[in-house]
Amino acid sequence: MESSSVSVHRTVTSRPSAWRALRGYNVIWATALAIGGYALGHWLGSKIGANSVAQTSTDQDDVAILMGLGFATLGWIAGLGFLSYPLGRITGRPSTLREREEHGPWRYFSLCTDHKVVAIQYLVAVLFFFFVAGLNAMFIRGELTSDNATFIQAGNYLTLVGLHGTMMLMMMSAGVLGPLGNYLVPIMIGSRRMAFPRVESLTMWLTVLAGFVLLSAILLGGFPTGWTGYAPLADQARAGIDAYIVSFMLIGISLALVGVNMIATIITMRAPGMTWSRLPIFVWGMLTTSILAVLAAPVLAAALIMVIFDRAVETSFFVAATGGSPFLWDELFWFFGHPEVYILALPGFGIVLEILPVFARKPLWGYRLAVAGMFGVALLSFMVWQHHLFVSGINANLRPFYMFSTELISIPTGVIFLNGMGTLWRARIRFTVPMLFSLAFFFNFLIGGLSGVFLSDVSSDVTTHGSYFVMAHFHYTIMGGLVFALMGGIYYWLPKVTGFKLNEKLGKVHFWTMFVFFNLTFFPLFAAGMLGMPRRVSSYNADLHTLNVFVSIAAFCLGASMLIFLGNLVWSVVFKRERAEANPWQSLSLEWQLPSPVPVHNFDRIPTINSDPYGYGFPDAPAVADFGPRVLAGEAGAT
Ligand code: HEM
Ligand SMILES: [Cu+2]
Repeated sequence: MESSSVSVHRTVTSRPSAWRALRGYNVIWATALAIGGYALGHWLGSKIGANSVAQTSTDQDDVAILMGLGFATLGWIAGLGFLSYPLGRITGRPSTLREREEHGPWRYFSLCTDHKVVAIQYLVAVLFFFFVAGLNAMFIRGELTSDNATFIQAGNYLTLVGLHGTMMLMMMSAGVLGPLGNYLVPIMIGSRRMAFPRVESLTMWLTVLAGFVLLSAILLGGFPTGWTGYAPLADQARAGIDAYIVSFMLIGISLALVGVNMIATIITMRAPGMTWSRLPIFVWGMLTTSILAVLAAPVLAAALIMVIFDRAVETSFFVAATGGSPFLWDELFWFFGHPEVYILALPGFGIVLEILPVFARKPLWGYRLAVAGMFGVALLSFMVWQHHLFVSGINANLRPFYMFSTELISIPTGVIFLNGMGTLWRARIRFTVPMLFSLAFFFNFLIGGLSGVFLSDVSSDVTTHGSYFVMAHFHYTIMGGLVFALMGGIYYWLPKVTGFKLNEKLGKVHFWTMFVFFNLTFFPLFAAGMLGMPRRVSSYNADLHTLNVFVSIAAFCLGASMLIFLGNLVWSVVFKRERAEANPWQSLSLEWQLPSPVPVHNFDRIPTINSDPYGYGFPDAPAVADFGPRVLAGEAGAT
């Protein structure tokens, strides 16, 4: 299972001096080379594109900007040192893991092959961009306190909505896979690392770059398409859309690689005795999400390359005037876009089903059904994408099929719901912060799911499509579902990751404010949608003014609840630093049998797995794993 190059007793080399660290590959070099790369690419592009029709017929340099962003990406990757390993192998140097970097603070600013460091980098990056996108949401709600455009012009409003939505979706696509998946999957399956540690680091650094590239759209004049990049808007848009295209492409590539890495790890790196039927449900969630990512994300990347060609070299995939079709974009985009919705939902299921048994002190009810439910969702998610096109002029005879297939998805999701309810049935529940978030997940996701039925039904979709009803629906699933689950996961696993307790009282204040104001923000928006309030415009019927002011106030309070979360993180991890026990929740799962924080090599010896980690309530259940003669912490596997 494990390559012998990862030795059991690592020698701790002395920390590199700050000067040595500065000279090595790191984010400072990456930034410098990215800026240099942009300048070089832009210069080359303006030479190449100087005589092209695309260039001479408009006032902007798409070739130059796209080449600039391309070269910036290369510079970023080179500056972080991702090229030195493959180049080294080509010139015959032996393969190594870069253990030198696994010490000292600099490892957080460079290519590091420790999966736990990459996970923490991911968490910080995702949270940072999540807050940026959240700030955009506050501006949107600020503008919507008036029924006419006030402090944001109509064009800028579109850019703001696009930045908010695209950033949220880009970051949340690997928002669980990246931080929690990379951290927990190797530990949960009894491995010392991910299958491809360098690829793992690459995916994280591509995500960071993508976030900044998307923000550069502001400097390039914004983009008018929202997160869906529809043709022909995207073809006609000004240069800001180039930033959208490149950043979303980086995310597509990164997401596909995360998926490949995750699948390879779960299939090939499991410890002895970790049979498929003992795999923690969270790992199943990561596996099914990864399958979706591998199949869907390349379609997005490919479709975006086609847009690049349309804009830069005069092809006409999506340009009707020269023989292309804007509908082709709709099809390709939603062939990615609908599975993307489940890339956002499945990790949430994985988290809450993992947390529920621990605080219900009962085995996970219907483990096999839950796995089947996850695969059912994954499979069906590729058969429904045209429900986004019901009113776009698709062949009317196709509608019943897509309506039916969409409604079928409620069966596997319903199964997963039953798993949750069955686990809670007659349980003596401990209402800890992670448990509260998990319970809220079911409440919110239920509202999201039920409102989805109205959108999958063609006749009601005709009125609700493009309105705030859709807006409320998908915020209930993504924010009420995924983000609540992610918060639960953070409160649950952060003591393991950092070794420090999170303040429970502040956690509860965070939970209740977030839960109450989330619902006060988004529930009224179903009504706003029914009353005809359209998406993506800043002016609306004056009748809806009071409703919108109410929603905006709730949204500001929701934003403030995020500051409580941030405050808790900083207070608990930076200032208070109260040591967490190795297993504060008395969980049976493998990760909690290790010390907090987990040592670099995870396990002194690769454990042998004896059972699944859900044997709660059976006092004579066998230990979950055998850690060999040297037990790391606590009593391995005991309740
Ligand atoms: C404080 C929390 C949030 C608030 C107040 C909020 C508010 C909004 C509003 C008002 C819009 C629509 C603007 C319009 O169409 O005129 C919007 C769009 C959107 N939001 Fe949020 N949002 C929040 C959190 C999130 C989260 C957590 C996600 C996903 C992880 C998300 C994803 C999206 C997406 C994808 C769009 C669609 C953008 C588009 O139409 O292209 N939002 N949000
Ligand atoms: Cu869909």
